[in-house]
Amino acid sequence: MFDTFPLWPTRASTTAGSVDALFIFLVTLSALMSLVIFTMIMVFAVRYRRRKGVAAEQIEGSTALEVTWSVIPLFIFVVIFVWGAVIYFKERTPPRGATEVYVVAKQWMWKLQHEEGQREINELHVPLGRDVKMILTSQDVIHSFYVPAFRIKQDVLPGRYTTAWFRPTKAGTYHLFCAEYCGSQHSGMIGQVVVLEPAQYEVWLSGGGASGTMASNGQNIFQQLGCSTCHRSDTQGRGPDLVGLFGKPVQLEDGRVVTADENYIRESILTPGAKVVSGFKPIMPVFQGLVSEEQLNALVAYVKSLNPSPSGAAGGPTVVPSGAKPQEPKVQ
Ligand code: HEC
Ligand SMILES: [Cu+2]
Repeated sequence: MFDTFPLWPTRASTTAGSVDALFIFLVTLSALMSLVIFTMIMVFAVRYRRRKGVAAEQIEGSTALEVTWSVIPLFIFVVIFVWGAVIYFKERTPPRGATEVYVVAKQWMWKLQHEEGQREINELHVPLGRDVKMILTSQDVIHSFYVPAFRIKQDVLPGRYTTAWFRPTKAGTYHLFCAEYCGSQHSGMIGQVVVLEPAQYEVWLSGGGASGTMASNGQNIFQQLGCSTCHRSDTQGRGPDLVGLFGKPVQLEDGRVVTADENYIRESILTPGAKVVSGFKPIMPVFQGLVSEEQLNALVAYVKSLNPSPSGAAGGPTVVPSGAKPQEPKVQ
């Protein structure tokens, strides 16, 4: 309908339509309210203008009137709230089985890596019609990942992961912006999201020159940093067995129970003392400052891949070809 008169950016994701519907509702409602108020001002100004022999009459309270102007707006606001919350929760909850992309923002570029291992800069290739979950972090200041055509905007914070997801519904190339002022070249921190037909995407993926999946790179790093000396799948290790950890509740030494999500694994590696697993001694060395964001992402992807459940594409322990070298991040 708006193809020749673009009031809105292209709608290219499953959530775009519902975001727009709410937005149009809010604009229409505000316009109607403004119209009502404006009309009343005019009508009252004329009707109660100063005239000889006519004095305005003061009304002292009216329960019916007060109930009306409280209940009607309340009802409208509850509708707005519930409608907004439904869309919010839908946008906040990545579907299971989504293909995963790790995003590292820095001044002033986007570094992306697919779980299959492909790396990209300022460009993201995704398959049409499939759910894509992004796991985002920043290696310096706060940025924000904004793709107008998908109606998603997610702050990207240093020191932790945030997530966002979308399912593209239309092949094409779409703008990617940084939507958080992040320094002198913030306006240049732009890129594009390329939505490809699934078959084309497979071709793109196989031609990307990745050396191993993120999980297998992570496994190499896991060996290299000596994690494997403490974390072993037999019961001999000094650290907990990480197989099946991801997504499960973890009983901590201080009595708390937390869920082993990406942020928990990240924190367990960088500052193990923050949350000590019940029944273990806080002997794990601190890796803060010793691993890059890319290495950390690979480690997280590896720990996630240790889950026997087929929740992700990389399900099951990954076999690394012997002699494979851990890949150094090309861009720092
Ligand atoms: C010196 C032995 C040791 C080394 C080396 C070590 N860890 Fe640990 N790790 C532990 C112990 C002990 C715990 C449990 C206590 C705690 O939570 O700090 C633990 C906890 C963890 C947890 C949380 C596990 C759970 O069940 O909740 C993760 C994830 C983890 N380590 C990953 C790693 C990674 C990745 C490396 C390598 C970069 C590594 N560890 C290196 C001993 C070690
Ligand atoms: Cu930025």
